[in-house]
Amino acid sequence: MRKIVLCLAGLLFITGCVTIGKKPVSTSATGTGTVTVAAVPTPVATNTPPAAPAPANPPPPALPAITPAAAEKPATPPAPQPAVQPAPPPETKIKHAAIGAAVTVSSTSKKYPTELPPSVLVDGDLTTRWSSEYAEPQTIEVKLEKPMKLAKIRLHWEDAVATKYSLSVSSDGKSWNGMYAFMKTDAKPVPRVDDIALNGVSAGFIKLDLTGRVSPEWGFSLYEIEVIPAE
Ligand SMILES: [Ca+2]
Repeated sequence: MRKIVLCLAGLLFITGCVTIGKKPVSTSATGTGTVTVAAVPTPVATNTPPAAPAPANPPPPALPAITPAAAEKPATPPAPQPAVQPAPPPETKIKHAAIGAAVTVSSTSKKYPTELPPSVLVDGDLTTRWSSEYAEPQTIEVKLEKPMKLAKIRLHWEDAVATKYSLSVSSDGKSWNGMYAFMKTDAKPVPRVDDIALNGVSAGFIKLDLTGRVSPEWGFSLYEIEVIPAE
């Protein structure tokens, strides 16, 4: 009899175990009471959609729009500018007592087109020049229109200045008073203007004896022999 009871109890235990995984149930055993077995939640299959794959390289964030900076306004408007005109050319035309006078020279260079006949020595134009041949000595004689008292002679040299020369005056062109001798061993400045004061001496002829050149590669060159009479 005792074995039969144990067998029934074992059978009831097995039956309870079989019901695991179902909702809690109450199992009644015949003749021995109630055995409650906690049910284990059954995994419920779900159909969750797969997560969307993340983009491999997300686009960079948009850059802010750049607006050109407004031009800086000057604090104060610019001052009005004066009207500018080109500087007037330097004076190139002069008047003196020997314009158009007869000029005799020992030689005239024709090496360059700017070396002109000796008449340009007394044409009143400070841009026209004469040059001797490239040797020394050289002479220049100017016959005035009439004898006159002279205040000064002004020599407008080109770069080919004389470093040694003398000036003589004559009333007849034959007898010369060579009392005005000059020596300028320094070449500067060039071009150069020499003023030779004559203090009212009377003359009908003027002569220059050119004996020293500033460069052996040049002759003697003058733009003008300006004759200024005494008042
Ligand atoms: Ca001239």
